[in-house]
Amino acid sequence: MSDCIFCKIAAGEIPSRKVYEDGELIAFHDVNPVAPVHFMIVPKEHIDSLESCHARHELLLGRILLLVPVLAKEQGLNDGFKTVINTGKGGGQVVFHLHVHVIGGGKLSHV
Ligand code: D5M
Repeated sequence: MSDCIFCKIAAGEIPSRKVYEDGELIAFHDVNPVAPVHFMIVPKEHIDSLESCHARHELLLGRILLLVPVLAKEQGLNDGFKTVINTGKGGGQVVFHLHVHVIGGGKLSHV
């Protein structure tokens, strides 16, 4: 999607503080962190939200979730972390390109 900020980050058209990249996924720090460590894992394919996922995304979603603890450890989160997927306006989603927040390193709210 040409007007999607995360598509532009995935394409390297706008800068990000990248923590990981492969052919399908990119991870970068959130510009508005809510904790000392706050990054997001994002599929390079434009998918609006979790609600827009289909069976063909099963492997991709699994890859994202399995990457979470790997990158969390790399970012120094050795005492646990929170994983959040905001979905839709009612779910607090602001950027409509699927992303998984990984948050930690400080006192976090429950759920
Ligand atoms: O969260 C979307 C998140 O995306 C929000 O925490 C800010 C972050 N954001 C927005 N633009 C950027 C750029 N350019 N770099 C890094 N992070 C960004 P949501 O789950 O949709 O509420």
